[in-house]
Amino acid sequence: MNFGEIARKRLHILTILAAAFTLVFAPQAAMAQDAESAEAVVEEAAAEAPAFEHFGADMIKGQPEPGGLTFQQQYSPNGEYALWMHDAILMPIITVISIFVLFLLLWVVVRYRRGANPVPSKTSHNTLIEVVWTVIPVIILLVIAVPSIRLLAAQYEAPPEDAITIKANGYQWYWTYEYVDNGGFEVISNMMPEADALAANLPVQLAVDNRMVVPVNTPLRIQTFGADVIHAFGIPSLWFKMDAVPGRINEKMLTIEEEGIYYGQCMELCGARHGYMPIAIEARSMEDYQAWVLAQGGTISGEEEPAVEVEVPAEEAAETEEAAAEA
Ligand SMILES: [Cu+2]
Repeated sequence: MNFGEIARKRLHILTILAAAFTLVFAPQAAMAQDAESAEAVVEEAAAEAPAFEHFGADMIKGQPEPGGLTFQQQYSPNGEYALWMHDAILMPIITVISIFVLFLLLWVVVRYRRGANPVPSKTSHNTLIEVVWTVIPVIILLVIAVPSIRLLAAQYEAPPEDAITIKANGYQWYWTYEYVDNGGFEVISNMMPEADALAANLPVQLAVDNRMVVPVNTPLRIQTFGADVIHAFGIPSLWFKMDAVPGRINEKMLTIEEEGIYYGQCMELCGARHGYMPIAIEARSMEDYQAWVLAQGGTISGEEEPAVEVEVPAEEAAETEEAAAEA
């Protein structure tokens, strides 16, 4: 065996080793690179998409209070008007009439009792009193009718064309929210288990796993639908209640005036777990709402494609272009 032969054989082994090394490690290295660049792309996309964080317990605005007697504080234009009508018109009129009638009763009982008035009057007509007790109630009814009809009309007002449509579907026994104008994605909303709600300092049996997120100060076209039986979509602090009926879509406008969390419940007896299908609405700024929509995989109205696109790295794009040019 001469020196040249040994060198050839050894070099041959070296070549095989080198080839083996390349075969074993090179693809992994390439994959690692790919993975790194893919990760970088995802991170970039995440950084570009505005971050969204849900409100905590400090932002709860509409919820029942222990011992609460009257309406909840209102956060929609109709709700504020209705609450004003209740507090400024109905309650004072009811109170004055009740006290007046009670006074008349007591006066008759005391002044015209047999002991004090042994010979009763035989009077059967008094024109003045008859006119008064007809005209005054008519005036009272007119005073009530004006704001009442105004409120009724406001509650039937159709949403403007650019209102954001959200469809609330009642199921036995949970809600789903379909974002019709934002790519049609659907949010399934179940009651939060008691332990989770307590841990998050949220109201038990009102808190949900996925809230219905909506933009604040924007007209919403809320549609309700019953998937199985009749449910009702009701949120007391927003003056909103509408039946969710199988086979038909009900529609009503809602505008929420402040950011916050508003709780409601199913308000139609719908079966065994009727009391366990709460509603939680989270009203956010338009910016936050859009960030949430994108995080859900939805689209912003007016745009055809998802706003978050995974960009192709510049190098790869160049390579693809070169390949195309060569072909
Ligand atoms: Cu229900």
